[in-house]
Amino acid sequence: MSNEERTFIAIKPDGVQRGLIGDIIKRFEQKGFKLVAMKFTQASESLLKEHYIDLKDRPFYPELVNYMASGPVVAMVWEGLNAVKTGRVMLGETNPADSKPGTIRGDYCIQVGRNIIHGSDSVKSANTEINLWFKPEELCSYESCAHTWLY
Ligand code: IDP
Ligand code: MG
Repeated sequence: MSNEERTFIAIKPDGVQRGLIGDIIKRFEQKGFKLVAMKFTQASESLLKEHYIDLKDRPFYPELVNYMASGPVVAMVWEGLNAVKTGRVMLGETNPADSKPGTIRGDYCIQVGRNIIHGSDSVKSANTEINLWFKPEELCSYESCAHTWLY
């Protein structure tokens, strides 16, 4: 286990449009995770198809790509001990209806097709997604002054 584990988190177009960027970023900051990269971007269809390639045979795949392309997203890399697993816990379940209050999806959304946030589901997919969304030079290397107070 590493304090430098990284996860890819993206605020989806509905999260952006509904004014939830600040609240979502705040949760990751307050948890103690370290922001390594962030961009506000309109993702291309080809990037989104690749991002969700594992779901290409699911009936909702075309609609999912359209939804993700419907507006800008906030793409981020957060770092810390168990960042992938803890990130998923912070998101809640895929279906907001199954997500507990206190989780991001449990607190801010209703339907599975409008679930406002993406988070990597394994360290392997996190690395794939980080490489897909960011160039190596876009990942910032710096020391957080909070580090010794967190670990
Ligand atoms: P995850 O985002 O929690 O990892 P996945 O199963 O990887 O969930 O699905 C990716 C995204 O596809 C979900 O976040 C959601 O936006 C969408 N999605 C998943 N299942 C459905 C569905 O049954 N109908 C519509 N959209 C879905
Ligand atoms: Mg997933």
